[in-house]
Amino acid sequence: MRARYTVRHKLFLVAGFMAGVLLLLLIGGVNQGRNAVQAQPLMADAIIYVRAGAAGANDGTSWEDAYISLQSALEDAVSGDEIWVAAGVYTPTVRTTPADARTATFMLKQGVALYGGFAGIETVREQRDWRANLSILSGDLDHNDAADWRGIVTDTIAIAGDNAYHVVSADVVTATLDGFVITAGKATGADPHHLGGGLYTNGGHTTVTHVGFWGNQALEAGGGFFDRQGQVTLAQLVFAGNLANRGGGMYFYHDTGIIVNSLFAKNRSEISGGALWDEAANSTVRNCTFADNEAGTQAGAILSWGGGNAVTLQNSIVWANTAPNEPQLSGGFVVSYSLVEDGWLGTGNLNADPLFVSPESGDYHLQMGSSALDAGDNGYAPEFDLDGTVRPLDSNHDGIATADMGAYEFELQAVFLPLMLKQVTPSGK
Ligand SMILES: [Ca+2]
Ligand SMILES: [Ca+2]
Ligand SMILES: [Ca+2]
Repeated sequence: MRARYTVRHKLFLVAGFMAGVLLLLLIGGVNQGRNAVQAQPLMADAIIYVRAGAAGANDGTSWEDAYISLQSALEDAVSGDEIWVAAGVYTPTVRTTPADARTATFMLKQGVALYGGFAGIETVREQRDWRANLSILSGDLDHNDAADWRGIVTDTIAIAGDNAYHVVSADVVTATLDGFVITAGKATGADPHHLGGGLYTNGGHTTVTHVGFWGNQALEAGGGFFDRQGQVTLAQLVFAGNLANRGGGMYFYHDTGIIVNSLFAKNRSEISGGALWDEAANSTVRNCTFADNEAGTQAGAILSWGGGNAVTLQNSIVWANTAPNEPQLSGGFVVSYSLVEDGWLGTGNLNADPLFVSPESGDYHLQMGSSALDAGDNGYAPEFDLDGTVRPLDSNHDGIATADMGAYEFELQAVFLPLMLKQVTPSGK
């Protein structure tokens, strides 16, 4: 009886939810229509389309007539435009120093937003699935890296020859990058081409969301991403298999940064800060997972550097990182509601195995029974997790929905739903 009631109740909720969604879509449609009418007399902001292999006129005006080069779209774009990029592998061709091929980079433009993750048929941005459709920005200019079947370098040892110093760059602009994989950057040149192999930003305000930094390298700092004195708003990022002397995954340098819902795994620094180096940036790190990162001397996960510097770490997991000294965190931190291996002083902190599903295969979701379930603080929790799952959920099934620690929220329903469906089968409902 109880199970049947629950299922019926659920169906009722689902029906209500669908009706709500429909209503929102209708309202959205009305609003869009009104905006379109209002926008008509003005110069409307354009969507510029990019699709590898597109036939058609290749002028960027539709998916059919899409540019095949992201570089062409960037040349066209003006402030307010959006560039939509379909699945495929794209390499930069425009050099900042004409005589040096390796300075080829996708240079972000003021007020222009780049969105990836499209199949190449969508009419509204919300239809894209950035997990299924990989829009890959690769630094492999000479096409000789040992990339995987998708075109991603998952480990820097697979990089060969003369790759781009920075796959993507930004120089004092406000720009958005959303829905890409950035891979195979190799910043092994002279300053600043020894920083930020995947993404190098200088000043400005960069918003980076739904981006995977895989297998990027920097001789000096920030293998995946280096930000110099800018403002960065970062969410739903994955840093994996990146390498640098300092800050294998990411380096915050005298900037203002917040990063949420992100995973740092299997990054390496030859010196310190296997995953992340924070230099006089006092960054906020919220609902992030740091695991299996490695440093040559200290701070396998995060180094907080500079007199009085303090990284604010909330609702996060720091586990199984390695270094000869201070294998997890080193320097100044304010830590709360976080699971830190070997422990850290602060409200709500834990020191216990978070029970990742399968670190060997890169799956850092939590399992049932993990101490990190419902152990975060809802006040700090973002609305969604790295998968886009709504937070907070009642992951430990005690009737109270509390945010989990780490990048992923655990969904108990997914485990119990088949069981509940089985229970109602005998009565035929
Ligand atoms: Ca190469
Ligand atoms: Ca939860
Ligand atoms: Ca709960």
